[in-house]
Amino acid sequence: MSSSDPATTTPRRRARPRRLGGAFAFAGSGLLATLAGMSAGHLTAALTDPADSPVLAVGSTVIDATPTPVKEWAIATFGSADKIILVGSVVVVTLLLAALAGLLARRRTALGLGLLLALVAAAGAAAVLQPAAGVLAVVPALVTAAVGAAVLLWLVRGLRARGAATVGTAGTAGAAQTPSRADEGDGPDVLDAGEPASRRTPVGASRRGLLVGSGLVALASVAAAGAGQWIGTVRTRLSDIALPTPARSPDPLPQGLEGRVDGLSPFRTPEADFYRVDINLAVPVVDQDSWTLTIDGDVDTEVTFSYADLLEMETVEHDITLTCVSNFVGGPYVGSARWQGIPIKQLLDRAGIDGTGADQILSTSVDGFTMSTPLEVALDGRDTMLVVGMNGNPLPRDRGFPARLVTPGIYGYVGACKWVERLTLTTYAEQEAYWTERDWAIEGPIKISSRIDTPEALSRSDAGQIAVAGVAWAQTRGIGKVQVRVDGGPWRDAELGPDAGVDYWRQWVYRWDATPGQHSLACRAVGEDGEVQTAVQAEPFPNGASGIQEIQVFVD
Ligand SMILES: Nc1nc2c(c(=O)[nH]1)N[C@H]1C(S)=C(S)[C@@H](COP(=O)(O)O)O[C@H]1N2
Ligand SMILES: [Mo]
Repeated sequence: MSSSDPATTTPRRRARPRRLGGAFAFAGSGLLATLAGMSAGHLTAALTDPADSPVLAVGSTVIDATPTPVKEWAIATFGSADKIILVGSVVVVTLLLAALAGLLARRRTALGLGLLLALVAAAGAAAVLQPAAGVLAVVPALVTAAVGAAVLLWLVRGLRARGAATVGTAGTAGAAQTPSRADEGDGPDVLDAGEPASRRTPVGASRRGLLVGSGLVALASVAAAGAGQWIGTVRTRLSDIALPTPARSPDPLPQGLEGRVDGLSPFRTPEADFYRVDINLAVPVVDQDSWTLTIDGDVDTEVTFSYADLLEMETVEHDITLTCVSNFVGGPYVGSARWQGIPIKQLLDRAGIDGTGADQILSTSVDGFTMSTPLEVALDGRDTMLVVGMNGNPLPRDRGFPARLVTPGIYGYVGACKWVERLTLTTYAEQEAYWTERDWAIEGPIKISSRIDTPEALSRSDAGQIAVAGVAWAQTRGIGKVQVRVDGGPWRDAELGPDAGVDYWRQWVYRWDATPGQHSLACRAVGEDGEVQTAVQAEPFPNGASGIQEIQVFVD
């Protein structure tokens, strides 16, 4: 460490405990101060807006700034854990810088304090610059700064005093140090050797006082962070909302094949297993009483609906399978649910679009995220809806409460804007949306695809009959058949599960007489329209993955 480390330069050292003034202690003080600040900020954000929590604000900014290929790589490498990995990385980098701030504070308090405040300022700027930032966005950062600075100053003063006390008892140790500027505790960490330490030791700076105090600060930080999480959960619980009875609903879903085949995706995706993809680290918390949806742009009259207005309108239900453009072949970003909403045509007609020159609906969500849905696609007769309910319940917060779009047949990034508050009729020439600005395709029809759910890749099974099973989808067209190929042999038809409409996936199962050895299993879908799932491989970027999933399995 630095040449002024008392532990290395003190000529006559005593065996007395004196490590408190060491580099580790100062690095630790930076860490503790930062943790305390971040926790206090997190707790404050839980009371204002969870998205303003310093760590989450920085994380969101990193997401926005990350180039598309890196995002792709992160999704491909970490899958659904990408958010946790991102927040984790932000925390790790922050803590490294925090330790550095502590070390700097050892040389000069102002240096360490400066770095700490610069970190908080960056987080504060990230929070304030969020498109949906409220007036209170800066408050968590201010609290973080105040708590972090207070803890750092307290610890640094204490450590200095301890260093001084030690130096005092160790005799002339300090003489070996860099020249001192001990004024106002702002100088290097070791005081002039000649100065009686006791005179400069602040109250509470005893070794025990420091350790106990640090422990208390650490405990308080954990408690504050935990309380922040808890308050966030409680505050965001949806209060009782009574959805209207839909004017039209499909028949209840028939029993799927999952009852007969272990490991097969259920016909309706349980909400906990439904993939979630969005750019938000903190789920937007929207107050249904003040939220409104506005339809504007190239319309006859701009109209605005409250949540209560929407619940008074006629709603319908449809079974629709959502798919993410980032899903790789055989991947998990596909889910099926029963959605309740207002047909988009009905809403747009309230604003009047007969004479519109628009070619896209630009959705804007409460956080400023935008999405372009081709107007022609939305209105071509498919069941495009402004959705308020999912599987018979109000739309959950992470699914876009109070309302989201669902457009069958196109990927989520072009048809399923969550937390939507504005639908603007405009043109692609005039306005771009979040993902298209990042070079994803303008139109995103879902590519026909299929997935093997069981057996798992590289699994071992006993010889005999094995159920090879999975799901397949070709929204707006429907699945005609699913075929399975064993060891590169001929394609053979699988048995299909129940049919819940062209926009919903089909389960399938193929009974395979497995012989001992290593085998490859592949599946492909054939649309009702005759389109065969292509073997030509494509990456998700820029308009969705293609290819055929092939897995290896072992049979004993
Ligand atoms: N406001 C908002 N809506 C959004 C997104 C987003 O990042 N922000 N992501 C879209 C993408 S890429 C997909 S695939 C779907 C996923 O919907 P889900 O999370 O309900 O599965 O939401 C879409 N709607
Ligand atoms: Mo997506």
